[in-house]
Amino acid sequence: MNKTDRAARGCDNGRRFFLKGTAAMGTLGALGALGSGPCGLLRPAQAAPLKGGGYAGGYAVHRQVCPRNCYDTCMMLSHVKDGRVEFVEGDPACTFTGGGLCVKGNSYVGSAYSPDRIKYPMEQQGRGTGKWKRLSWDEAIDKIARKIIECKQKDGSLLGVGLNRLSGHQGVTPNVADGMFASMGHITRLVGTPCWPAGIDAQSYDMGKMLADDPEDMPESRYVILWGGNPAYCSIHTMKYVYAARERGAKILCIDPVFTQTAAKADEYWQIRTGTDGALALGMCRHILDKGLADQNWLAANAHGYDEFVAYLRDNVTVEWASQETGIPADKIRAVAEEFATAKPATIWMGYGLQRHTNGGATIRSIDALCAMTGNIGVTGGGARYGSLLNYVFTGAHGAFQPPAGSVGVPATAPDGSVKHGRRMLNINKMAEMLLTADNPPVRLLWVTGCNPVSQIFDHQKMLKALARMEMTVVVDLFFNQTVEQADIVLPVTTLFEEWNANAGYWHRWVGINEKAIEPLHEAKCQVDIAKLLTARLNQLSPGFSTFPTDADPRALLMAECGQAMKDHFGIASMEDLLKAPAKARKPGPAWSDGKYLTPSGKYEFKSDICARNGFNALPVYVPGRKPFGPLRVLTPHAKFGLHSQFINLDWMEDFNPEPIVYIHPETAAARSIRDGDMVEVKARTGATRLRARLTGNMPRDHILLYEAWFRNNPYNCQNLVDEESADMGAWKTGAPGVAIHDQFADVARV
Ligand SMILES: Nc1nc2c(c(=O)[nH]1)N[C@H]1C(S)=C(S)[C@@H](COP(=O)(O)OP(=O)(O)OC[C@H]3O[C@@H](n4cnc5c(=O)[nH]c(N)nc54)[C@H](O)[C@@H]3O)O[C@H]1N2
Ligand SMILES: Nc1nc2c(c(=O)[nH]1)N[C@H]1C(S)=C(S)[C@@H](COP(=O)(O)OP(=O)(O)OC[C@H]3O[C@@H](n4cnc5c(=O)[nH]c(N)nc54)[C@H](O)[C@@H]3O)O[C@H]1N2
Ligand SMILES: [Mo]
Repeated sequence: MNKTDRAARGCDNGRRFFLKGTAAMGTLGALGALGSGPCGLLRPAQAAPLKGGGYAGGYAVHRQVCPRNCYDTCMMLSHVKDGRVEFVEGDPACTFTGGGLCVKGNSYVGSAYSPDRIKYPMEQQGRGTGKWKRLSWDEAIDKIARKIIECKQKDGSLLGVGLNRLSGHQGVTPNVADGMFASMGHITRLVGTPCWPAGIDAQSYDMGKMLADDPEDMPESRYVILWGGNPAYCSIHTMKYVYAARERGAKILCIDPVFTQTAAKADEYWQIRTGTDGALALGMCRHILDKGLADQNWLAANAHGYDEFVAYLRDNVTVEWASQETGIPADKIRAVAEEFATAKPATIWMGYGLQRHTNGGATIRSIDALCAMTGNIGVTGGGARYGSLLNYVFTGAHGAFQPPAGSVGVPATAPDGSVKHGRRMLNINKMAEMLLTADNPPVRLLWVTGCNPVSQIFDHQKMLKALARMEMTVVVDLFFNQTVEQADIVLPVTTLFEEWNANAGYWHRWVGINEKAIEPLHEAKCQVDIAKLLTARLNQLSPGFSTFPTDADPRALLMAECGQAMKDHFGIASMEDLLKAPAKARKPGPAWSDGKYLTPSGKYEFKSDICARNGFNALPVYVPGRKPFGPLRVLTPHAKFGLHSQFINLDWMEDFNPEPIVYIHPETAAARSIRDGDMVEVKARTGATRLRARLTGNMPRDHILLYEAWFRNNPYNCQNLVDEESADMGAWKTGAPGVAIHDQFADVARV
């Protein structure tokens, strides 16, 4: 954003804020590149730690928990002086976070005080014009309330009101958006998630639920396969457990089409042909079967349908076939299958990138089967690790956003006794198509909160058309992102320092509270206060319109979220206990160690009738991937210095990551006369995007890679290259199938 833009958006005269002790900035790049903790703390020199906790120099210390969608869900401490957050650090009371934060976490102070924040409610004079007019809160809320009432009058229902939420703001408090609308009646909700749904369904078919072993147990593993994930970027705190396993003798194998930073840390790397991982897992299973290395004791106690799986392997799978499909030499497949089966315990960590394919769910089931037949489920140091819903004892799992009864501000029933949670559900992963075609009534008013669909959801050109169809779009956010550009009204929301929240890991087993450490900056409001304002105005204009409690206190609402299940799970007496320290789930040992699976048979289901009933094969069979429709496969995975569309927009994060880059293999580039540093255009069926080329042998010849991101000074949007094709699984548990993000094809040319 240049200076003039900033003025138009009310962002002028902002104070640029640097972390104190910025000498550390120089080393941050290197720390990030190491991709592992300990990350080093950014402590101002004058803030010497005191023995009893806290720092000299009059800092008030508050507990925070990172609300971003990330494996690591870091527990943090903020240090406040004179009403201003001066610095943050990892909370040493959480063994997982271990006192260290990533570069993004350390940038939170700069983010909260960024001059680019949305400071007050504003209205755009024509979508996409960037001409913003300041409104008072009362004016903005009045316009929105009148539109909601108009929808109800026109349609006789609230289905013309659409709620779009995803994962930009995680934890308990963000559920208030659902509560606010559920208190009015039945609206339209975009449901599902682009993140991990195919794998959730796959693990639910196999074991009844998605539960992962404690990552802090990983040092017990004798063999670790990092499969289709990039934790050196995406879960830096887990990397220390991977390294600990290696120090104790474990071998680390990384399987990814791209030679990532994670691959660079492994003992062995396999550059697999993208989307063929199911064949590799099944080939390994076949070899283990032939060698008599399957764990018969484990199978006798835990397996359902194993004989049918064996018959499938014998009839359909050979190591040579797996080698041909995947590009991995047969002798390597044999060697690693034997090492893995005999290492005991051995574990596989399946990344989310792995299942963003038309056959993604089938792939996860095949890899689960490899873990199961080698007896590596339910044992410490083993585990088919993917993600965990274990900690979702107080929030709706992200992606399964039915507001749980009693969720913040959601009355379980309306005063007349009717349950108000019913609604029209639209697939979030086809949001553009859904908004274009929804009828009777169309979505007239779209409320966007905690997500940036124009950057993060698919088929960019179609998305722009769909949003043009809205009669009013309201975005609740921190920054003027690409979705805000298409909005009519923006409402400024608080950062983590300015609000109450609690959040638990979907990977590790910790929960933490997020204290309000400072008063809201500018005219920002927390989501509870926004809900109260809107409710009050609706009820003034139309008495009894909403049952949301207009006297709700954000802190009290949060504290009330700690029910018996949460108390038992975390071993706490109340939410207030978390003010003393974050808590770790009490559940001992690895997932499924009790041998009681939540499947119909109560066993690990190699053969799942539910899976068959839902339209797939009952067995974990190989399903070939999507057919290529262009010369180069496009990967758009997750960036090191950004989290989706967040952080990269911060002016001083631009030092690390100044502009979008497309990574190309040198031979592929040479064939197109592209040199390192050239500007190029990547063109797909759905659209095109321009950016700078970087040549690297880390890429397969027939792939290009561009990180998903939002740059504030650049129109770059990778969703021009990603269509809305679904992944196979996901609809069962999350309401919509996943997306084939990595089954995309395009070509690239110099411009
Ligand atoms: N091409 C491609 N697309 C992808 C992916 C990919 O790999 N490739 N990954 C997918 C995945 S895994 C995911 S999870 C999604 C993520 O998609 P989103 O959840 O949309 O992503 P974010 O950019 O994290 O968050 C969106 C917005 O939340 C805002 N926000 C932050 N804090 C708050 C708050 O306190 N209140 C409110 N109201 N807003 C806040 C941020 O400013 C940001 O604009 O993207 C998906 N899209
Ligand atoms: N720094 C950072 N951390 C993050 C995030 C972020 O945006 N930035 N996002 C968070 C979120 S919401 C998520 S979902 C996770 C994502 O965490 P990950 O799953 O680790 O990350 P991705 O970048 O989505 O994909 C990881 C890898 O999958 C590979 N891949 C793609 N297709 C295939 C395939 O067919 N086979 C194999 N073997 N590999 C394949 C890609 O090459 C990529 O290296 O990270 C979380 N943490
Ligand atoms: Mo995600």
